[in-house]
Amino acid sequence: MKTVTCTAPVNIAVIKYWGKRDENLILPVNSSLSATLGQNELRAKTTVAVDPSFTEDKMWLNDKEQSVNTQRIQNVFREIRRRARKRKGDGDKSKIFSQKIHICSENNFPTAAGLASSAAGYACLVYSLAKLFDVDGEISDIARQGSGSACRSIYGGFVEWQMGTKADGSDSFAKQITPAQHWPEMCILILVVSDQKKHTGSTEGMQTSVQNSRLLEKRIEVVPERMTNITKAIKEKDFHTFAEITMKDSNQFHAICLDTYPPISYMTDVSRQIVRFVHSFNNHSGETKVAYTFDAGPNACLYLLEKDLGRVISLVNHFFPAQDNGLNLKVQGLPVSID
Ligand code: 2P0
Repeated sequence: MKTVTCTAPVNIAVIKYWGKRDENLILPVNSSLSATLGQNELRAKTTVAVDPSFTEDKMWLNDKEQSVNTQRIQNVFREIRRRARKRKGDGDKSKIFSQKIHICSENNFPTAAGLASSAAGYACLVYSLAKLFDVDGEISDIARQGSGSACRSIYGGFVEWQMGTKADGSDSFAKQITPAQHWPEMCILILVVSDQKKHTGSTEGMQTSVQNSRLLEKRIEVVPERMTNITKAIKEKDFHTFAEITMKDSNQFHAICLDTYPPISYMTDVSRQIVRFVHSFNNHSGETKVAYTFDAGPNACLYLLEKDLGRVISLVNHFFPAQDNGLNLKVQGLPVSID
């Protein structure tokens, strides 16, 4: 038996991916940008194995067996096996690419609570399979076919997913903008408002937005300039510009969700209280020290510099005391660490 075990962290987008132009290949309508957390933070851990005695492909997620007969898993298997065959050639005695695969994966955080579990999961699966089958070169395009945002978790630091324009998706992959070491003071604080499964999954939600949100059409025109400006801000460590673009993009994404018919609302009253808290903290500080961003769920991800972490955590604990209101608000310090 040959086995490989890897871990892959979640990523938190500052320019959101929302909408596909190709559902099967998972090609987006706009480019997006995120930071990948450190390896010891929220992450998926996956073991993959091949053995000539295996009779079928099988997968277990958090100790429960899952079907591998989904289009996404099948697309990933097909692409990995195709590249392994191409690399090794049909003369390879082990014919490893024709052996059945067993997968065992676990997350150290709630699955499907809007905490990018599919991103970490597919990035980890594809990375592990690539190691198992000795596939090298670009693999983020394979992870993309598992779940769009997964392509960004293949790399550490700040990562861009270039939407690409080709119909076959060959130019739609992730690229590292800066490694984590470039801006080591940057931290991400995740405020867990709820770890319940979200009511509208991202895949379904973005499909409806593409079908009927007029705002989404407008967004597509706005994103390229934002991508350019935030990339420059990251390279120059310009926190103010970075934070402003991050918050505006999160707000626009949730405005699109509300503009979708029927509307999708991921943010809750507590999420909105956190938005107000951040703006008033920045106003009182006389400068932008914290940026919020919300994904497809109510949990807040705050970007801030390490020097402000202690003060922000104590204020969050003061204003959102978990034991009093039963809102299950937890605080974690999550420095983006070196990959
Ligand atoms: C993002 N999200 O950029 C955005 C922000 C949610 C809100 O990427 O259908 O789970 O598997 O490609 O990757 C969630 O989308 O969707 C997502 P699929 P995915 O992080």
